[in-house]
Amino acid sequence: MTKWTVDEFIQAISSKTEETQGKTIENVSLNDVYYAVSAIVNEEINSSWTTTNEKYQKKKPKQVYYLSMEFLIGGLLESNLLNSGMWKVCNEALEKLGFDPVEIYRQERDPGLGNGGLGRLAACFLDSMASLQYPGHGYGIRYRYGMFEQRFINGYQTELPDYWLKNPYPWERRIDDESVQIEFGGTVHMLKRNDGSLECKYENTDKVLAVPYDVPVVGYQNQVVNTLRLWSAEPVSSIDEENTDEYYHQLDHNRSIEQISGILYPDDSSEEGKRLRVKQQYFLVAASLKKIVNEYKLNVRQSLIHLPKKVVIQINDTHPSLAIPELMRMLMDDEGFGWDVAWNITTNVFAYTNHTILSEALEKWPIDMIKSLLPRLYMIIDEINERFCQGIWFDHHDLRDKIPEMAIIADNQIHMARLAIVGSFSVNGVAKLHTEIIKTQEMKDFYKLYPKRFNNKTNGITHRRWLLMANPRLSDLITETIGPSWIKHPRELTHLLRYTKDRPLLEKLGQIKQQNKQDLAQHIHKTTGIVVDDQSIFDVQIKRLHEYKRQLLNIFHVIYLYNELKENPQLEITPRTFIFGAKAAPSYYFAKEVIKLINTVASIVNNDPSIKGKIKVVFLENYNVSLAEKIIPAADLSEQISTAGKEASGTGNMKMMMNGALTIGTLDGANVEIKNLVGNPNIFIFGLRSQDVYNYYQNGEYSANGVYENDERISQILHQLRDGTFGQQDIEFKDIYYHILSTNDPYFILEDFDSYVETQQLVDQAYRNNNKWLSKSLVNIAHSGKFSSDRTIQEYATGIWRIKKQT
Ligand code: 26V
Repeated sequence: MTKWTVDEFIQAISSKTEETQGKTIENVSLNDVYYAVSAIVNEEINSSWTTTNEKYQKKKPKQVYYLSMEFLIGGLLESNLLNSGMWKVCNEALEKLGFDPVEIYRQERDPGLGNGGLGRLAACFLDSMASLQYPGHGYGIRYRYGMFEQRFINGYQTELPDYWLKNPYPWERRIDDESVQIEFGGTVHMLKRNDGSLECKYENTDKVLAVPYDVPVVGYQNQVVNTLRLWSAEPVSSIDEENTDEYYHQLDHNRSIEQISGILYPDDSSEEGKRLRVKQQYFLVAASLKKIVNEYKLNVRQSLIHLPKKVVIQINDTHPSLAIPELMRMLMDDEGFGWDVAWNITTNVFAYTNHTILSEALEKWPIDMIKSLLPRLYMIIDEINERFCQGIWFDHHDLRDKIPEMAIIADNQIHMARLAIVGSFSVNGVAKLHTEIIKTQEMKDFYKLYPKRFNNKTNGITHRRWLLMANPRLSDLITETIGPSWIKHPRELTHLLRYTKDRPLLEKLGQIKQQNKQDLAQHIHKTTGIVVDDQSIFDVQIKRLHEYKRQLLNIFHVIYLYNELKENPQLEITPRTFIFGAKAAPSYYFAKEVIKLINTVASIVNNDPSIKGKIKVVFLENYNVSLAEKIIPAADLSEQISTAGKEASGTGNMKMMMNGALTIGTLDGANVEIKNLVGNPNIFIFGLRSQDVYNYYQNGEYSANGVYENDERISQILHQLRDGTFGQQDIEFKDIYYHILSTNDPYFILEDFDSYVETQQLVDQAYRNNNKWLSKSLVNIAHSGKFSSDRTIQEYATGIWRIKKQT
């Protein structure tokens, strides 16, 4: 890639705007500049993209394909500038031209092609694979509508469609001649060939064209550009406008085809929704496998028996697990292999990552749905199940009575996690505790059967986006202090540990946090009108809204503090700003009630002069990757308060730690590993342990009513949900009240309340000693290198994928 000077870059921007918009630089809009800079970056990237592809074709290394229904990639202009080495030059050039770079980068709309942690993890992994020079690519769906845009109306969440493609997306490249055809439905016939073998014929299938749009994945200053391939569903043939009889039928049919890549699922509660969701999954899987197998045939030119030597496919949760029977189908029906050979190839290609043990999130599909949508795949799944169950019956007598709980097909449903485990050579959890829970509780029978298959790969985040790019002030300070080598080797952040008592450095660290908080305070003021005290503790909980994540516990603590301040206005507390960001699934009633409650508490607390602004509550609308990039550098306190055992890993915890926030959290997910690194003095741990939670579920000894009756603070808060404090008496939040008590508080909010409040008091105290707080903050930054996704990808590459860096 070229080395640019600032003047050359200025020149390039003006020629680009003239060339593409026909406007001189004096007359351009911010959007024009956005497109101009994107075009310059694209030209830079393109040659490396071609060379990378040529290199892979020539050297034919083993490649990894990351199959995922979600890629939450965030803005690409700034990160592509950073990774291709032009970021600083571009910033200076823009400033010299009189533009605020931030304003230019803001022109880009986040492609919201994911729900939360799982999709963002996939994006971090792509960044790390390219940056570490691994031949690895993402395969996903180009949804025309991504994650909904969230607006608050009267405190309630409303959802607006996210038509992110309204303006051209400069980073994608449509590749028509690599389109493939996918077939749904129809009937299957088995014919006997002359040699006695069976041939499978499909009739009357519905055909769909999968058109690839490729997005470059730029490695960090290393000339590597890998590919994220997103499939779009289109009709195979265009409508015959002459044929009026058929016209409307065809139009309808084509619309239903386009729906396959129409919208990202924020949940899958309805029957119709489920059907479409399965179509999406098969669409992704079938298109990707066609491409992968074609490429193998074209480049490797060997029997597919050797496929596992050249190809490994990571399936991101069970969503793409239909890939297992689909590859079996291709190997048997298209390539003529027998079952055993096909099974041997398949089970050496796939590796499965589990991201949740919540039973309601484990995918199961009704048999009839799969039979009608994918008749041939159903036959294959049935055969996999049959052989699997027989294998246990004959070879594992100790597990015989477990067959009903392990069978892939049971209770008229196909259990996708079981299919994924049986069809993969590796099954991994995403944090140590999560993997232990999988092995010893949730999937213990499978662990008994396949002990070697299970392994842990603790999640990570790309420090390039989440520190280098999102927090330039802090990354400059780090580089000034320990030199630049941490950027390539983030573990070297531990060199900062030498400075935990260095006053001048801590002071600078404090100033940077202060500046970041001022920036966020300004943003809050601009977008919500709320004035917050930038000297207060910025206490942040940003993640999807879910009962197990316990935003409710957080807001109960706010209500408790408010009650205390009303009781005693002189009460000395460290001022705090509680910042929330969260989307609730549109059909998740309880989660939406919690949003309304937080917004209601906010409007009461923020407008009550008697508490003198000691606490403020801010719920920022439409939490997404770009908003996260604004909030995280300004966080003092990171709320990671899920019910122990429920959060598989969490990754926001890592992002905030890396930006110097201290964690208040339960011993759940990756919090456990954060605690083990930073040590007890540098983190605030509270609440039940996962074993306690497990025991309560087993012995049934927990009584929410008991806690409610014995803790006055809790009974006051719960009564306030009904007595009109937060709206019309007995109407607004009575459902929350009843829900908690009638379900016996399954997420132990009431049980953990006392310990949470007590620990929050320790936070309050600790924040008063500024120097000590900053020292703890530095310890957190220093240990965060372990959570770079470079480490995670390194572990996948050597422990699962067996792929080599292409240097
Ligand atoms: C999905 C659903 C679907 C419907 C009902 C409720 C529900 C609850 C949770 C989920 C999550 C599915 C998988 C997922 O996104 N897991 C997240 O993966 C992250 C990356 O590994 C990890 O950090 C998070 O802890 C984990 O929740």
